Amino acid sequence: MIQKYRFGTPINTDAVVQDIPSAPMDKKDSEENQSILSLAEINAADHFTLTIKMQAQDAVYGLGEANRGINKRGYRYVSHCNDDPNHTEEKVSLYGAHNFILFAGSKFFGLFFDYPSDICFDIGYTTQDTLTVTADEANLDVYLITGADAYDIIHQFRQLIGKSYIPPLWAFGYIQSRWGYKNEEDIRRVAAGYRDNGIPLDSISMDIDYMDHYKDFTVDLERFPNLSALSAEMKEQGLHFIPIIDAGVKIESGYNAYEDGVKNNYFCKRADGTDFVAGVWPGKTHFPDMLDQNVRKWFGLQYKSLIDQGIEGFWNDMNEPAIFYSEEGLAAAFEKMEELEKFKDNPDLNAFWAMRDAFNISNLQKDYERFYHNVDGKKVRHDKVHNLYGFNMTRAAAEGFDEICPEKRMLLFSRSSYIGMHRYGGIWTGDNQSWWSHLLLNIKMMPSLNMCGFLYSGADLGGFGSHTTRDLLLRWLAFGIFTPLMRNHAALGTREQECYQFEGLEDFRNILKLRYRLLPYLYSEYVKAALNDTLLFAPLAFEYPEDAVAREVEDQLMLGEGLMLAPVYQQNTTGRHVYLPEPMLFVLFHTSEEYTVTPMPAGHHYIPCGLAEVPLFIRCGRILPLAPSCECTAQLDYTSFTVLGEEGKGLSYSMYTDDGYTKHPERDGKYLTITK
Ligand code: MIG
Repeated sequence: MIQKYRFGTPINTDAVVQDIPSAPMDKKDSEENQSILSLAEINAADHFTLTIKMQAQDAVYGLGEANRGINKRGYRYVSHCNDDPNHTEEKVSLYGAHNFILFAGSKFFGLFFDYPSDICFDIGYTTQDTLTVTADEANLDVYLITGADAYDIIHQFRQLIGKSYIPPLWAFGYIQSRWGYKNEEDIRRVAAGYRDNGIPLDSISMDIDYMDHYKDFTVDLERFPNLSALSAEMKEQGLHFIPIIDAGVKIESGYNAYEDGVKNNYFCKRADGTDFVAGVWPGKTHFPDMLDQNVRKWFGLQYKSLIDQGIEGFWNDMNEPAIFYSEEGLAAAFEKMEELEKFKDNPDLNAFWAMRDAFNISNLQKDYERFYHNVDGKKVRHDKVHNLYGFNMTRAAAEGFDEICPEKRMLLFSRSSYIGMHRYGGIWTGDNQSWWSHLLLNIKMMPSLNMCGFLYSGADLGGFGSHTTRDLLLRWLAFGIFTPLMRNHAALGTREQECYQFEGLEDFRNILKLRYRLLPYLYSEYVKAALNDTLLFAPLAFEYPEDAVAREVEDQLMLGEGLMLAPVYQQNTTGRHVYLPEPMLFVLFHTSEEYTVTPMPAGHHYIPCGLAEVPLFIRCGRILPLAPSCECTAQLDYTSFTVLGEEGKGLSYSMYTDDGYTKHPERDGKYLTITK
């Protein structure tokens, strides 16, 4: 059951798709239904504060793209879409704002705070037994979801926010990316590096380097003289290009998107009505007002020029929106430096730190207060709706695709997001680092993302910042082969991390081939999760709520109907401890073709897992179909599966399939029955 409580006059965010009348706040504890006042103390007089006492056994899940564990208890998190490339443990805001929490333990319920500005979840940080949610303004909708168990609550919540995005089949193939592929030759070299070595690959994602001076929807013709020809050439090899699009539109006379935007008042304005200027990759830019539906319509149609050159997928970046500097901020920084100039010859430390800090002017709250949106005809200051910008950029693109190529699904993923965006595209989790701890963070984040509707998601495999190592990349790929978005991406200046750059290529080949062997099953589980509003990745706590050990396991995940994952995420190990809440089949892939299957009883185990191996567990009564290995989704063979699982039990699996493009999986999908 879902109850909605309206406080003040909220801005419509389009996060939810169900129109639920607001429940009265004055009635306490009506019949058997829990009302919000029976669970929480609320103060909505001026600011908004919701407080819940937690029992020792209570866990709090959710928050989607957030730092730390699956159980969020013991820290604080602030929903504020933030371009911060250094996800160390103390950080409270990443790129997404996913205000859903699930309370599990002495009571079970979900809470969704539909509020588009900063909102803080203090989950036993200030006081260990207290959950406090605070927002500056008491203008929001709070949804209370009660149900039988965690799955039931998630299911209802997902119905409330609408069906998750389903990308085309090829988007489940392996994607290679790097910031710094600077011309056609670089792209051909990457393609050849994979194809010549027999390592599977479906796509290459193109970073900002392909654009003419970082202008959206343009191509640098010196470096990419004929994108149509190149994309056709790649398509022949079963490869797709996925160009990046940034939020800011370069200020440059003669540039279409800029001229159009200025003429039609499509850009965010300052209080005085002038177009706000933000410094980003292209230099000075304007931000299209993505919250205005006319602007969205215009921006979405801009993707056509690239689609006309054979492009079928995009990633939207810098859409928090990230601001390196504003004109105002830059002027203030220079002023500060003038003031400090007198210390030039002999700065004391205070003066020196002040100089260093003077240009610390990126992504400032002050700048987010300098510009305005047009929301349903009303002028709204950006900081009040900050978390909706990336959502609406991606929505603009998706709605554009619906017009430009209504017949097929396109690939689309975004950096910034808010709940609601999951209907339009996926997300990648931004600028992680080549750290073992970030492999673990990737593992822990997947179920939380799923709870909030983001099924098509994944991290930069191998790590974005810092130099990766061969063993980290192998272990990360061995987990990444299970994530819907499987992309290896790295930052400019870091060690090259395409699989063929390392010794012992066969190890990479085997792991990626296994992805393709698993792919029909993973795709089927994905589409089922999307169509049925369920989780692809679930914490063990949801599946085994009565099992006190399982409830605390955060480095193993349930995957779909039949699998449990236990990835290796520590360096210099040849295996790991695993907890089995029930008997399962342990499958260890030595290569993509060779594996051993060992029945294991419930309990604690140490499993071996060499650097080039992939472990997984099949649950009792379930089977895992493996397709023949291949090098890209275009070669997938659905006619001869090798089926793993218990022998002689007459087990079967209903596998979803379609043509990989249809807009109507619920209508056009077919189900193959696979038996063992
Ligand atoms: O300021 O386009 O998260 O994936 O490679 C950095 C360059 C801008 C941030 C993205 C990252 C991308 C990078 N971008």
